[in-house]
Amino acid sequence: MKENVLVIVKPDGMVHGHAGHVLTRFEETDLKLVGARVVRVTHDLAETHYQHLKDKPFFDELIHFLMGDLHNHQDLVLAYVFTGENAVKVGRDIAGATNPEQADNKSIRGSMGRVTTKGSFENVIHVSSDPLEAEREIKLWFTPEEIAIDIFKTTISGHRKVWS
Ligand code: DAT
Ligand code: MG
Repeated sequence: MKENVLVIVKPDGMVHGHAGHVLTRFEETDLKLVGARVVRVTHDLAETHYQHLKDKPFFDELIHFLMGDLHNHQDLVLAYVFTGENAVKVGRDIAGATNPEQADNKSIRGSMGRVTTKGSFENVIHVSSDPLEAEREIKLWFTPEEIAIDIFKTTISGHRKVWS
């Protein structure tokens, strides 16, 4: 099934210079790049992005990690959207398991990620977990104008296109 997926090169991936490699790995698939932007991660954006983990003990640290507070205040991340057959599964296979120590050695997380001595996962990239979550996330990180093709319904508000 044709799907969309949001990928984010997280602050650890950015400071270690992995953004280009991550993009290359996705370009080697049949997925199509339809949007990309460098985003400054605010507290609000990080909290809304990870809202499903609000009750986890590692939530606060996760928010600060995504804001770059653990990586030299690298609060700029690369976010992009790929579209194509089984985009979520294809993307999550490239990423590898959530815990870098359990991820396949050849995956992005298995080869470039690490678990800190405090036990937090520095796992280089975010990849949406399912198509519905991908839609929510893409609409959070991108405006309709920033996606090159119409992947979701939009409406006009004033002079601007907005997600329906
Ligand atoms: P994924 O990023 O593989 O979709 P997730 O959505 O369950 O995983 O969690 C989001 C992020 O939270 C994950 O990339 C790293 C962090 N995380 C998840 N489980 C964790 C755990 N048990 N300990 C520390 N960090 C964790
Ligand atoms: Mg997830």
